[in-house]
Amino acid sequence: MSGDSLKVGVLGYRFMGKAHANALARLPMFFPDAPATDRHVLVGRDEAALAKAADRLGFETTSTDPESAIEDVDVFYNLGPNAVHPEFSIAALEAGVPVFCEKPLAHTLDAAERMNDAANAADVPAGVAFNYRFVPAIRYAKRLIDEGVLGEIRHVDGAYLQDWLADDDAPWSWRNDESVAGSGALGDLGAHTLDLARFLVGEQAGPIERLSGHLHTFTDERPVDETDPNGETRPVTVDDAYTAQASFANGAVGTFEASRVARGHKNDHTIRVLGSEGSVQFSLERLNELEVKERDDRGYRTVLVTDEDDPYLDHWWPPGHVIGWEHTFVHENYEFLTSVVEGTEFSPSFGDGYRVQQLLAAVEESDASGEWVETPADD
Ligand code: 4PW
Repeated sequence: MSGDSLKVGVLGYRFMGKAHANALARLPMFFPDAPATDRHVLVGRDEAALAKAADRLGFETTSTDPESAIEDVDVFYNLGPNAVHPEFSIAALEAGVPVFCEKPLAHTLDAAERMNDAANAADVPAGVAFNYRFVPAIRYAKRLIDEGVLGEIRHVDGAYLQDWLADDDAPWSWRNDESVAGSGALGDLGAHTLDLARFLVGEQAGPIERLSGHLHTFTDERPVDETDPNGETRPVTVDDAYTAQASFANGAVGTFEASRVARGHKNDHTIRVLGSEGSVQFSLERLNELEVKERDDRGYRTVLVTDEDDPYLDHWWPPGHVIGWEHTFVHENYEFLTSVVEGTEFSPSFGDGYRVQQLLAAVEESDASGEWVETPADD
């Protein structure tokens, strides 16, 4: 700690680096009770790009050596590509440094298991950045489910649709490479939906016990440089889309899908929970709203979740002054850093990330075998 501030080290400075750096910058302004932090060191490989990013994102220093950066911080954020998650997250946990890691937990089930083991052996929080748990409307939905407003849970359906790979000449990136990403739409997007399903109905419906899955790749190779579609191409070794059917312990049924080639859908993440007494449905593209149907309602009514007593909203603006995608990162950083300082458990933990990884692996196994797959017992 420098003074009373936690020294934060962040590996990764692109999309997620920007989202978390913005969250750290917003916290003292909007969440004055959040632990104070210094954006101490930004970690990456390219010194020039790092220096530029550190300047823009407000980091004091940069480092191309993750191991020594870990020694110099109080908290380590692992926001690199999936295959980079295991080595440095485990190194940090072994050094007693709390870790906040982007999703999915790892690129393989084996690596996720090793990360979960390291988290269990460490005495500090190890969190996975499933940020959609921190949308106020999702918390509101969970409260209704926990209060029994939906009754017995019968259906959970979720879809996460994007279209940035809809064109065959959209450029290749690490997200198309199985050895780095692990899987495609399944792990990148499906991990979020499966995590939300567990978060929302885990207590009422129990774990997903069986899964049947299907994966498909529509474009087998992509140009390295989008401005040169006739130049070098690289193979796509992950799925562009997946679908799955799920069976929960209480008998509830689920359907899940994700795609990165869903023309017209930019970041369309929806989830619907239907119970014996009522139902809720949520769409990320309308994240300030929840559709709710209670038993005596004739249809869904739209609840605007922006009141002061709605989760996290008292920190922002007066009712009706809507919030956005980036606020979910502020909320999860607030909770994670509070756990670090108070020494309390943080959810979603590496255990949650590992469970989701087991579900992803079951979808892939089912696709390969053509059979339903039993998932390991959830403990
Ligand atoms: O939450 C989403 C993802 O996990 C983001 O909107 C982008 O798509 C970045 O990775 C995935």
